Amino acid sequence: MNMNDYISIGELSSMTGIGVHTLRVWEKRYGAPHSQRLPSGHRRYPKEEVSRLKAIANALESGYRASKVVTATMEELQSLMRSVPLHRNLDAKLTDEIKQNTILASDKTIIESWVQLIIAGKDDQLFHGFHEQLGRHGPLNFICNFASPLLDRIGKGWEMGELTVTHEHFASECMVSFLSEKWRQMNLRKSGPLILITTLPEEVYSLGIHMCSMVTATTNFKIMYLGVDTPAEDIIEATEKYKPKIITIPISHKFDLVTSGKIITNLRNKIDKNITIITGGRGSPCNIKGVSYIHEFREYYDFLNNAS
Ligand code: B12
Repeated sequence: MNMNDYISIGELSSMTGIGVHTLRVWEKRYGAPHSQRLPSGHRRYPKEEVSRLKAIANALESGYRASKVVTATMEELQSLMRSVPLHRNLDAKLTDEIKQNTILASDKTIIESWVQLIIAGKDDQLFHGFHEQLGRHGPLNFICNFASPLLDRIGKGWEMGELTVTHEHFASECMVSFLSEKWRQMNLRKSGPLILITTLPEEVYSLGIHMCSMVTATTNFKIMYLGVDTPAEDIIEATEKYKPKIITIPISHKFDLVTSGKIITNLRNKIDKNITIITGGRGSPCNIKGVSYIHEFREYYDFLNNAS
């Protein structure tokens, strides 16, 4: 190995702006950037990695995920950055980015302080922070300007190696308990039309359904909640028995569009046509006949207010 062609992890980090810890986590998780080891165990990287890692940093800035770009070649990165978003998920990513940019700097500071509480495992203070912002901004703004950006931030923190899966679990559990307690209180003694909220069979993510319930609880509708991973027959049976005006089904990215499309089509065929079915979320199909696909919670809120 000609040492002149290699640099240390510290040098690579300062030349690319990517932290030393992140570089180590990427190597462990994705096998890249690949290092040679000196007999002392210290890492050495070929100098060519500098330009590739700068391109990776650019791609991350534009919203691409580390899992997609860290192992990409320079050519792949260049073509990725030139490519125009062609499908819905990329469009959604851009919308998310615009949304992120419109979040106030002060709200971002609050979210960063919550991330520090998550790292420190301080659930009391985290709950207190959630309460404070919910009281100040109301449920819809809390979901759109605080809960969603916090979850996005946690996802990015995990990708960059700053947060672990334990942090992700801890934060999700705090958010789920907080939201469910709040929306259930708001749902008490309501007499508006019935809305059934459920997820598809084999759904594993539960935050979407609680976020949806929170937004729904701010409207006139009375929620009947079936929870996560509900068998299709049970959803159909519940609609026959309780005759809701609407069924809302958040579908996470866990589902590919073909699978979720088949399940939703089956539900649409078996459920009374007078009952509106709304789907949303990253795993939701957007072109099923007779089903209203809604991309965003504010739009969902307006839809329910018009429907009640
Ligand atoms: C919390 C979380 C978890 C928690 C989930 C806990 C729970 N109780 O649900 C735990 C720790 C279990 C977890 C596990 C994993 N996770 Co995870 N997780 C997340 C995180 C941080 C938030 C996900 C979430 O629920 N968001 C809330 C939902 C509602 O947001 P959303 O899906 O973006 O939906 C938006 C819109 O679509 C809309 N919407 C959603 N539903 C609906 C419905 C209606 C009607 C409407 C109108 C709108 C709407 O609202 C949201 C607006 O903000 C994301 C990061 C992120 N950026 O999403 C990673 C993320 C989803 N996880 C990821 C991964 C890789 C995993 C794991 C494989 C590895 C790991 N980290 O352990 C496992 C796999 C779990 C499994 N069995 O499949 C990746 C997925 C990458 C991919 N595309 O495949 C992400 C993106 C992190 C990342 N940056 O890489 N995870």
